[in-house]
Amino acid sequence: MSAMESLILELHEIEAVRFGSFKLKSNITSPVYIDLRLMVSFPRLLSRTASFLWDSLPPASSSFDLVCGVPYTALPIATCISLSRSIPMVMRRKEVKEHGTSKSIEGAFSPGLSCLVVEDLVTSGSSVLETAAPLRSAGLLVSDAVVLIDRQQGGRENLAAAGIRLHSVLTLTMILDTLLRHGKVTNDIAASVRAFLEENRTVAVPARASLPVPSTAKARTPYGERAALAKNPMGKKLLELMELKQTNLCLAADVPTAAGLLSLADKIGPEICLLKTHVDTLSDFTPEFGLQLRAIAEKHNFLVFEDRKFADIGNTVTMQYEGGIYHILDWADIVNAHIVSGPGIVDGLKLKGVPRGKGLLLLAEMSSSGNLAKGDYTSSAVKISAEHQDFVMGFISVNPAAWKDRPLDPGQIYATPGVQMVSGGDDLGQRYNTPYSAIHDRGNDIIIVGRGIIKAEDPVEAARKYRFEGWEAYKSSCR
Ligand code: S5P
Repeated sequence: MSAMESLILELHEIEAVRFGSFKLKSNITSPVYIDLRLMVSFPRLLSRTASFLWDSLPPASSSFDLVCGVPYTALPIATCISLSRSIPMVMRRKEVKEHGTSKSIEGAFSPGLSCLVVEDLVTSGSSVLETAAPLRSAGLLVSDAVVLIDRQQGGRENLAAAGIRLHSVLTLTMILDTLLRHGKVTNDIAASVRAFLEENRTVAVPARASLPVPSTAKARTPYGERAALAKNPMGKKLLELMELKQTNLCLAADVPTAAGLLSLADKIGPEICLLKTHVDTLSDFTPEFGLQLRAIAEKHNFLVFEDRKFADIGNTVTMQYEGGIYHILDWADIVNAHIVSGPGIVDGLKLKGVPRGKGLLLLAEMSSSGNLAKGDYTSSAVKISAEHQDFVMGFISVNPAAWKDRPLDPGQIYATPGVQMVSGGDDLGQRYNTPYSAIHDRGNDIIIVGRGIIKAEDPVEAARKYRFEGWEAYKSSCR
């Protein structure tokens, strides 16, 4: 029997791999459950597992300065690797302390060192990404992760989209085949696990695999240099503040009340270059809202973008921009518009916006599935923008790297919605790409993140992670 087979049988023996009906964290019901926390009770198995993990790395990449286990299950595995290979370890705190040093990475290290991430089980890859983000933000280089079991549900592709290679010792298929061969599972169970795997393989869409790789991609001009080339003053201001504050994160502050929005803006303000509102969703809107938001924007140095998506004829949007109960023109630095009604919409908005130094983003693409903003529609947005460079500061885009007539104007800004740490979508047609894919592969400048931050357990911590991921992706595309 091979060493790998005996490892699988032993994992089954200690009931680290069980079959039945189990509700996973992701709310999916799975016919297989893997609980590797049990391994701490079996020290020989634990240390053997750690050796397997190490041996699964390609020889050329096995020179890491540090190892870091994803808390908590992989901490003892990482400790075994650290001890047996004499590689120092660092630890990521799951909760960053409010008092003391408030560090998120513990241990002695200096920026620029390489760090291998160690994990027990990968499904979508999100827990590896949650550990990689603060490591990267502390200046460490994270290019590889090693895992005992790959559940084959999109994790490998999601990690690749964030620039991380995944090395695994076992896959669920290997475990199943071995247990079947040794009579430990019935054919029926094996078939139900296989069907489950097949169905859930698409839980997370492999972002990079579906992308045309831009073979002629040139290094990106830094935001600061592009500021000087922006023809719209708000575009210039935004590029300057992105460079100064080192963030390309826009918060989509989609909360139901003005009070909630203002409180969120104050907490997350330090992390963002832009805050996006949907003012018509705020149940407690008062005329003071604009001034209150502006004060917070000044305090934390971000710009305000009202995602009004104007779509009417020029004359009507002029009134919608300036009047009504919201008086958007008074407090929003930036608004956006569809071009479905033709170039007159830009003329209309411009009448009000240009004298006040405001900026406009044109919706050239959309993130939702089945949308019609593509091909000629996108090209028309590009053409209209070229005729209004004093006002149009850029686009709402998804994959501008693939536009056949992308303007060569480096003063234009590309802001992309539909961003989360793992690719996939929601139940209503929204589609997500990772920050790395959105910025590095698809050529966007700004990531617009809503629920990835707002619905997180700790929105401030989540915003920090998106900020670091977005900035890392930007820096890697400048080289
Ligand atoms: O095509 C688009 C354009 C926009 S502006 N798709 C979008 O999702 N948006 C907006 O971005 C949307 O209105 C929402 O405010 C945000 C995405 O939110 P999330 O929660 O899905 O990140």
